[in-house]
This record gives sequence, C-alpha cells and structure tokens, in this order.
Amino acid sequence: MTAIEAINEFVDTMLGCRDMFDKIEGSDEKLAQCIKVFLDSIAEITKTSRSDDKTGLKEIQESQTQTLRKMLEDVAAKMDATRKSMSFISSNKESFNIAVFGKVKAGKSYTGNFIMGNVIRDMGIQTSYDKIERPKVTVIDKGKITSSEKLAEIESNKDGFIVDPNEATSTIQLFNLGGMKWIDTPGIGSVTWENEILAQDFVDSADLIVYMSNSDAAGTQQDFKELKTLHDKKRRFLLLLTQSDTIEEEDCDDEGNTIAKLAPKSDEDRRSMEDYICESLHELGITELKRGYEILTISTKLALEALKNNDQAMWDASNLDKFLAILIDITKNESRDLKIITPGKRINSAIDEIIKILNGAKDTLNKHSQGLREVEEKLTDNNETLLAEMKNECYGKIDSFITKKAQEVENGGASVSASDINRLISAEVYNSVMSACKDAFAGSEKILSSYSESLKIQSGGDLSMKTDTISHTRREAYSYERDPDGFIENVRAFFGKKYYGSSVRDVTVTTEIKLGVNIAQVMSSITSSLDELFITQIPEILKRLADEIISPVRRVQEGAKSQIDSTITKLEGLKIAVPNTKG
Ligand SMILES: Nc1nc2c(ncn2[C@@H]2O[C@H](COP(=O)(O)OP(=O)(O)O)[C@@H](O)[C@H]2O)c(=O)[nH]1
Ligand SMILES: [Mg+2]
Repeated sequence: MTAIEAINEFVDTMLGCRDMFDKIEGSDEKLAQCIKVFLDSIAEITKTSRSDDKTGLKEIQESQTQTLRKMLEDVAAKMDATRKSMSFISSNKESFNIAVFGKVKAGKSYTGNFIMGNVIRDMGIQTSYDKIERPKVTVIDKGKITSSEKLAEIESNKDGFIVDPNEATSTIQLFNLGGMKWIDTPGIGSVTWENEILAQDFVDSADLIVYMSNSDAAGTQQDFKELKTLHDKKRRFLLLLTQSDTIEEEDCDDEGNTIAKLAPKSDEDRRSMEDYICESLHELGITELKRGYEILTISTKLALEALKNNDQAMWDASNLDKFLAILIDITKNESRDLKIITPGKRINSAIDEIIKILNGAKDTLNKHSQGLREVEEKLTDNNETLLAEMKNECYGKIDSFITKKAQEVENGGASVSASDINRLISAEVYNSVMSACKDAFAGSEKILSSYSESLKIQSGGDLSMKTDTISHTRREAYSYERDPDGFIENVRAFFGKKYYGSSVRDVTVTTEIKLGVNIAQVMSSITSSLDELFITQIPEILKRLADEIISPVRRVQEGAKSQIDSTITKLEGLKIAVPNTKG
C-alpha cells in the first residue's frame, strides 16, 4: 500500500466514524436535569407547609423538616458531584478520543501534526485531508482556551536547550479529525498544576491512549510506572517507540561536503530495543500488548521525509503505516464499543452510584419515619402509658402541694381560696403535660401554650380549717337587784343602799372544735377533676399535637420518598445499553 493510500484510508475512516457517537448524546444534560428536578421538588416538599399562624407551629415544622431538607440537599450535592465526575467523558462523547501521553520531547506533538494532516497538505500532496477544512488546534492553558494552526512542538537550539518552553511543554492541545479527537498532552512532569490535572482528566477519560517514548531513551522508570498505571486501570493503550531514525552521512556533494541523510535505525537496534521493552513489560505483568501491533517502533520524521521524496521504502521503514493501520482498526472495530462501553459504563456506574446515595437517603427516611410513627403511637393509639405517667406525676405534685398548703393552714396560716388552688394546680398539670410532650417534640410547648386554657382543675372549695361547735346546757346561779322590802329597807334605799336577790337558770354553752384542714374534700374534688382531664382534654391535646406536628413532617417524608423513587426510576431509564462485547 502506498503512503497516500494508507493516509487516505486513515482519513476516510476518521471522517466516516463521526456519526457513530450519537448514542450517549445528552446523557449528562439528562442526568443534570434529573438531579435538578429532584432538588427543586425537595425544596418544594420541605417548604414549611401552609402559612400557619398558630404560634410556634411553623417553627416546629421547620425544625422537624430542616433535618430532612439538609439530608436531601446533601444527597443532591453528592449526586451532582458524581455527575460532574462523569460529565467530562460525556462532554467528549461526540468523538473517539485519543490521548497522547508520555515524556517531554518524545515527539508527541510532532506526530500529532502529522496525523492532523496540515503538514502533508502543505507539501502540496493531495490526500483525503483535502475533503475537509484545515483542522485547527484548540489550546488549553490554565483554563484559558485559544486556537492555533498547529500543535506546538519543542524546538531545541543546537545546545539542546528548549526554545520557548511554554506552549509546547505545558499546554493541552487538541484537534478533531472527523469523529476522532486527538488530545496532545504536555510531557509528564513538565506541566503546571492546573494543566496537569486537566491532562490527567483527558488521559483518564480517553478511549485510547497512545503512549510515546523516545526510542533513544525508551523504557525509563517513569515510562514503566506510567504504563503500569494504565495497565492497572485497564486502559486501552498503545506504546510507540518514537524517533527511530538516525542521520547517515553516506554521500558527498559536488563540492565534497558530506550529505546527511535520514535513515531508519538498524533492524538490529530496533529489535533489541523492542526486546528490552517487551521483556520489561512482561515482568510488570503487561502482556496484552502485541509486538508489531500495539508496540510499534516508528519515525514520524522518516514518514514525512518519505512523503516529500515519494520514497516507498522509507515510508515502509517509518512504520507510520502500521500506526495508521492500528488506528483504523481500533476505530472500525473497537471504537464503537470503546466509545459506548467506556463512557456508557462510566455513566451507568455514576448512575448506580447516585441510586445508591438515593437508596441510602430512603433508608434514613424510613428510620426517621419509623421513629415518628413510634412517637405518634405513643401520643395517640398507645397513649395509656404516657397518660398514666403524666397523671401520676400530676397527682404526686398536686398531692404534695396541697399537703404543704394544708400544713400552713393548720399552723394558723390563712386559708387558700378555691380560685388560688385552681390556678396553682392547673399550672402544675399544664407543666407536667408540657414536659412530657417536650420529650416527644422539642418546641411542642409553643403549641401547647394555646391549650393552657383547656387544662383547668376544679378544687371545689377553699382550703381552710374545718371546725365544729358543740353546745350543752349548764345550770347556773346568779344574783339580781331587787326592790327594797319593808320600811327599813326603803329608808336605807333612800340613802343609796341596793338590795339583791339570787336565783338559778339553764344556760346553753357552745364549744368550737378544730376538726383539721379539709384536705380530703379538696383532694377528692381535684382528683375527679383531674380524672376528667385525662379522659378527655389531655388525650385530645396529645392527638392534636401529633396531628399538627407529625402530619406535615410525614407529608415531607412521603413526598421525599416518592420523589426518590421516581428519581431512581428516571435514572434507571437514563442508563445506557452497553453492548455486551469483549473488554
Ligand atoms: N529525528 C526525529 N526527531 C523527531 C521525531 N519526532 C519528533 N522529533 C523532534 O523531537 C523534538 C520534540 O518533539 P515534540 O513533538 O515537540 O515532543 P513532545 O514533547 O513529545 O511533544 C522536536 O524537536 C521534534 O522535531 C522523529 O521521528 N525523528
Ligand atoms: Mg508536545
């Protein structure tokens, strides 16, 4: 096959594979959309429901739903991070991406320029490259994107120092050729941090990696380390041993100057280099690369020289035809699979990852909802224990309160009025109910304050000293003034003397007995009033509390759960049917 035929077949294959890559079009957008819908509906669901004017209710709902919202937002953030980690591949979905990787000065950019075809075009050689516009190079440097005519190559001066090292050694440069994207990464270790990260991203997400190593200095520790990494990551890669040419001085011109002629390295040299490389790779456990196919010794310079001179033997010696042939082969036979399998698998595993996060969230919701159900039951259907506890506590407090007050009265203190007792006891009941509810829901006291009016206790009377009066009749003697009797007495009376008579009579005497404070009477009235509260009002309050606090939270939970379910269904639908092939 002539050089032109080989080049034409290569270019035509690249141009023809364009339409193969539509399959995963839009996956990232769809995924992003799906996550956004999820996030929006979570915001909607966890929005405090209705504009409740009831004091505190909004706050309690807020504090209850806040945890959920926080958790779900976390979920969405994790989902998005997972999506972003795969968005890179899908942003390169429309092409078969070949990343060129290897140390500085391996000849990566030089070979890339050959593949881009502009150098061939510029020689005036007609090929299939003429079917398309001159490809342009996109240069990415620390996030800035510029355009250029060709891949910047390293130019060394005669002392071997690199001239203008910047562009050629640190930027990422890429171009498209039909359905193929060629990504020229800067040399390993020579890059700025930002570019290195990006270069690594490109390498990580490429469909095929072409690792180039200068055949003069191939097989350094660094090379083997990188190749081992690619192998361990199960990446599809080729190894090119580049610049396999040498200068031969074989002729003299008319003036007797020697003519330097570019020639392939000797077969012997090439073979021994390949032997060494293959052995070393085998030792590293890299056995999948076929020599002469995936391990190739090439000289791009020789290939260009061959084109210039229309030298078929030199073209054959350059091995560029073999390199083009393997690219054709992979593009025709593997790129569809690589293209769909690699990103497809990554998208699917990102989706699986997101589904896992969502299922985790569902578990959390279920646990939360289980806890809520328990609280709810404690407040409603199974409220006997809670009621008994509360009642016990109320009774205990009231009893000791009344006993204390009674003692005071007993000791001569003022009696306590019924209204005072009612007020104080009602407060005790209210506090007991509150503290029990507070254990169930932080902040529930705010709601309960509106119920304080309905928790009224009737004592039925003052707390005072009870007395009784006992009366009995007693006979008593008494004296009374009488009129003077007879002349003498009258005379004496005239001068002021008083005369008395005596008699007996029955007198009724009453005695007051202190019977003690009317504690039993007050307590029994309070107890029946308390019983009443615990039969009707308090269970009612617990039920309302459960309703007002739990229902909205449950609505949020149910909403979130069904949102998660529908998101999972949507995500499953976004998975890409990965062809079941080798690799
Ligand atoms: N002799 C010879 N020199 C080459 C060949 N390929 C590239 N070079 C030279 O090697 C130097 C580095 O090439 P470049 O492509 O910039 O290396 P990169 O750092 O791997 O991109 C340049 O001066 C090229 O001219 C080749 O096949 N043969
Ligand atoms: Mg370069």
